[in-house]
Amino acid sequence: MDKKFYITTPIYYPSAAPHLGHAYCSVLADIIRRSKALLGYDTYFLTGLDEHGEKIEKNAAAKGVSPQQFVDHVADTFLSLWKLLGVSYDDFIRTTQKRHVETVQKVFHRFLEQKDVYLSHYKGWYCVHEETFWTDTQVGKEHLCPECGRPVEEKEEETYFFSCQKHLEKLLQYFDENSNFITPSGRKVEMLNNFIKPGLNDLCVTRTSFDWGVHVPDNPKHVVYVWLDALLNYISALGYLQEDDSKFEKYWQDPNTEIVHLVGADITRFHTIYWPMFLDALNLRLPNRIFVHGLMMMKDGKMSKSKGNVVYVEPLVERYGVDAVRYYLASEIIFGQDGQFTPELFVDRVNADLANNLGNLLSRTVSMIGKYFDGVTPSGFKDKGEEDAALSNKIHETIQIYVASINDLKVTEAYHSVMDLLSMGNKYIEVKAPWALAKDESKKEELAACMEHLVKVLHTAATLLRPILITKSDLLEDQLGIPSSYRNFSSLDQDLPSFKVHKGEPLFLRLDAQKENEWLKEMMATPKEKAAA
Ligand code: ME8
Repeated sequence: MDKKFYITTPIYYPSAAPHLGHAYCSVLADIIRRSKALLGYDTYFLTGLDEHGEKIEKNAAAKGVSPQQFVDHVADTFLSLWKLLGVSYDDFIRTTQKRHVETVQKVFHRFLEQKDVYLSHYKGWYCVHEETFWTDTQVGKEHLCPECGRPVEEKEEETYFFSCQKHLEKLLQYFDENSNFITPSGRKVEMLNNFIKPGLNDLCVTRTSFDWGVHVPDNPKHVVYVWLDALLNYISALGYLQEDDSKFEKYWQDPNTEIVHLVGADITRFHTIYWPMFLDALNLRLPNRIFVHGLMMMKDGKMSKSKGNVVYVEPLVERYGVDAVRYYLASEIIFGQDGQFTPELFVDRVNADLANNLGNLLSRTVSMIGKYFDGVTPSGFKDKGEEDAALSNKIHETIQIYVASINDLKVTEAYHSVMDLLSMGNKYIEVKAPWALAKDESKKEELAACMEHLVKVLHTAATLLRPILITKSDLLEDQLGIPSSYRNFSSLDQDLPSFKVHKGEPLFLRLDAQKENEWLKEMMATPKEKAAA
């Protein structure tokens, strides 16, 4: 297979249990990966955990356990969440794994040899929570972290620095030549104006004031700065500088592989400025895209444990099912923009799109085929009139929009186009009034064509929605009697033969808005305490 696609999420800090914000990024990565696989790409999906650093060391000490015990425990909560949400990664990297540590040490040694890093002293303000140094101007008079608002600590340490100037020109050239490298493009302007134009300082890449990290082989009192350590996961997981580097050759080095890193806005700087510079120093190709997704906000701002407004995913999935939660994340929040979770929006989405638009169309179609055609889907009838032709065009157009949108990572647009197709299917029933056609023997063929068009709409929707509706797409196709050999993208170009429908349970139950809003509000007000360790 020629076309390859490598997608990653950030590796999260296992400093506390994951919440809906982390789930957002991983579910979207999973949906993109499944969508690309549907379109025929050979895909590889990496996620994992960023387990080193001062924050983890401090959190573990506070719990009276070793850092390794601490991260092992939290890692389990991430793994079970991804299982629950159907996040089907190919590899789960943990930066404490030997394979990763070895790659980081080899890279550091090479940087030293090449004089990309040099030893000096650092004096500045450090935010332990963000694991980031800031300048006097950035922390202001109050000495607060500009990212999270927490107090910063003044630190002076002997450290190694990564020399940025050498790589800057190439980076800017890459920005210019690859207009999609940073998406949405506003983020590129932000990086240029806020960080590059004011003058980029060399980056401090080791610490000596704590121990929980990868030790510099040539000077072991230093541990590698958590960001250099973390960013390297994207290639260490593929086997870079390891005995078996076949995945690295396939999914990184091969120019036919499209490489996409999904990141939140909070970590754009590291991914768009320093990561490309590290890669340049290693003489490796740069990723095709850094896609900056928006944040999942609550009414009172960013979801965070310290604000006590965290939505935990398990109770949501338990009550509404994994498909509804995945659908909400992909459709309500425009990919690339911030979005909100509110009980009202959640219930509306499930009812309007899944229960009504999709679910009703299915149950009406299956019932009518049962009633008018003894449960056998009509086949071989072409467009009979204007409405049929318009619906056939819409199917065709939806597939085209879907492919173009997925390839451009416009995930929300891709899935909204499927909902538009379903809306048109529902309107088509009203216009065609099959119940009237059924009363007129001379309209039998028109009625058959009508049912066939509806089956085609539903099969198209089930196929295109499959990356989101990981359980219900199959139930939908089961009700239409469509065998598994047709449950793929290439079947969308074919005429379908006849199948025997099976009336089943409603795909999505209509939610009682008042009752569910109350339940959700209560759940959010008293989130189940999920202490990290
Ligand atoms: O920054 N809405 O880890 P992290 C949407 N270890 N996405 C959210 C979110 C929210 N409310 N909260 C978190 C780190 N995220 C580093 C990354 S990568 C080499 C190292 C997502 O645990 C979002 O993708 O703080 C964000 O960028 C990421 O989690 C930060 O995770």
